Amino acid sequence: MKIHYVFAPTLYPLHHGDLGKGLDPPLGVLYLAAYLREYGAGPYEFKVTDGLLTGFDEALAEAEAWRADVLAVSIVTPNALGGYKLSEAFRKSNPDSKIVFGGPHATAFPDEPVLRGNADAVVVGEGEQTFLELTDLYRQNGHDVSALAAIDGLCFPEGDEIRTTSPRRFIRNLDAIPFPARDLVNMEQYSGWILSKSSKSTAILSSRGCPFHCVYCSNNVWRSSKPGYRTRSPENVLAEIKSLKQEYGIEEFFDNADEFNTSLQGAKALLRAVIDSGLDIRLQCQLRARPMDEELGRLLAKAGVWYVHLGIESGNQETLEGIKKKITLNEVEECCSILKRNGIMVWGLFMYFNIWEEDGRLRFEGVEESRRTLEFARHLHKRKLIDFFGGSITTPYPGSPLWDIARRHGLLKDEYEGQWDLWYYKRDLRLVSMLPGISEVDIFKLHQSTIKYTAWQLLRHRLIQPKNWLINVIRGWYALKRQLLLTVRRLQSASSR
Ligand code: B12
Repeated sequence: MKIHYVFAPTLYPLHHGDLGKGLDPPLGVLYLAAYLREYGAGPYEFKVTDGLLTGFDEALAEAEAWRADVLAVSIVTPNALGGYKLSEAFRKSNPDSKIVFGGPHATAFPDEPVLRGNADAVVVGEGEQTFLELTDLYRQNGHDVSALAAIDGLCFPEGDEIRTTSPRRFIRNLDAIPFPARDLVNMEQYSGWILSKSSKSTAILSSRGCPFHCVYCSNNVWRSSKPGYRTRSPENVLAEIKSLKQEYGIEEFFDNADEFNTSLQGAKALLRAVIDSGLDIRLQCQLRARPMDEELGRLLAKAGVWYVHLGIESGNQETLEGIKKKITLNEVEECCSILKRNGIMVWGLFMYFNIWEEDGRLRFEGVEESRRTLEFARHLHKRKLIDFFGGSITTPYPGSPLWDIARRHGLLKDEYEGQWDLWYYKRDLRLVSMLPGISEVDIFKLHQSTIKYTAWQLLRHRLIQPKNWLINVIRGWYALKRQLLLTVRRLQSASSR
């Protein structure tokens, strides 16, 4: 059976790093392939296309040339339309092949790939076991649509209707899932995270899900069942690290787990295992400000963690409560002090113009509150509690509580309905939602000033790998173009007042 996994291309051009292009391989589909290889009936032939790297035309050409029995398309919101266009075109030339969709966007809107992408089935939530059962069924009885009803975690068309089966239960033991099938991609095409100390770095995932309920988070795949948070054993994570070191010579690993320190105990156990292994590696991860203690700080540093992302989101305590972040500004400062005492570099992540609801009433940060966030970031930076910071503009993504809030309060622009390409606002500086009384120009002004600040810090610290210099010069050029576009917009809006 020939299975072609495609991480959907976008319908607009991307530069290195945009939407993660060229940083890390699409781990979701590599996990699916590894699982099938281990537990499926086979024999299989696999192909993986990373549409972010190839672009639309080449991804389609590869699909049409390879003529898979099952085209498996993975989508997040900004590449959903690319996925639908690809599958429509593939369907025309391969009417007998099956087309299956999955991923965060497909989980948020399971009927959309059927209606807009001509899909035969959509996998909702965690994909490994559902996709295995589905492909087995296709092999045995490809045309009996009613048999699909027996598979949990599916959405599929039956006659004029779209049916959804019971939710798929999560795989309890994450160690039972084999390591991502990285042999199916050319690892040389991926640079790893933009900041690294080693010439080769890549992403791993030590856990799935997160027990918190932040308003803006669209992590619906990992909320589609329970428990909402599962970890791999330290031994299992270490075994993957060792195999990556051995097979690819990789010495630096970015743990993309939503939050490395969801459980203090779990985080410490993993770090101790890394220390005891004596492996000479460097690590990076994403943290939250709580839970944190001195011991975790020491262990992080000792295990080789030299750089972390810290989700801070806002410089306003009221906002942190509104968006259900469950941290305080004091805890942020305390966490940063611990990290800095242990010599760890910190990239603080912020969001401007946060939105939430209080007793059904719409609440949001205006220009003043968002400026306060920028001030808080600068204050942390001046006190050397963080080394860099980034600020994104709050965007309602399908699958998040924020999406429902935005809909309830009419914040989404009607003309953008279903135009998922526009969810990548850096593209042409347009926002899909609006906030009463706030102009887009003001929003982007704040955003751009953060970008300039970040660019300067990155240059100052000279952490960008030499191999990425050209790429960053190109990115700098596009940032400049965006600045020009913004200036033109400002002049336009001033003259129309
Ligand atoms: C690491 C990460 C990044 C990294 C790297 C991305 C990459 N190339 O790997 C960076 C920082 C670059 C990034 C960028 C973005 N990210 Co991001 N990212 C993540 C994160 C933390 C992990 C991704 C991952 O590896 N997941 C692990 C795998 C195993 O999960 P998975 O991909 O969902 O796949 C499983 C199922 O979905 C399903 N499945 C997936 N595809 C398919 C296909 C088929 C056919 C089938 C059957 C099943 C199936 O089976 C898989 C195995 O169970 C997730 C949150 C999370 N924990 O998942 C957010 C997340 C995917 N990102 C998100 C967003 C919004 C973005 C950006 C759009 C942000 C932006 N504006 O630029 C971009 C889009 C980039 C992209 N290429 O996906 C959202 C997506 C929401 C949505 N509605 O689409 C998430 C869920 C974060 C969140 N909590 O809100 N991201």
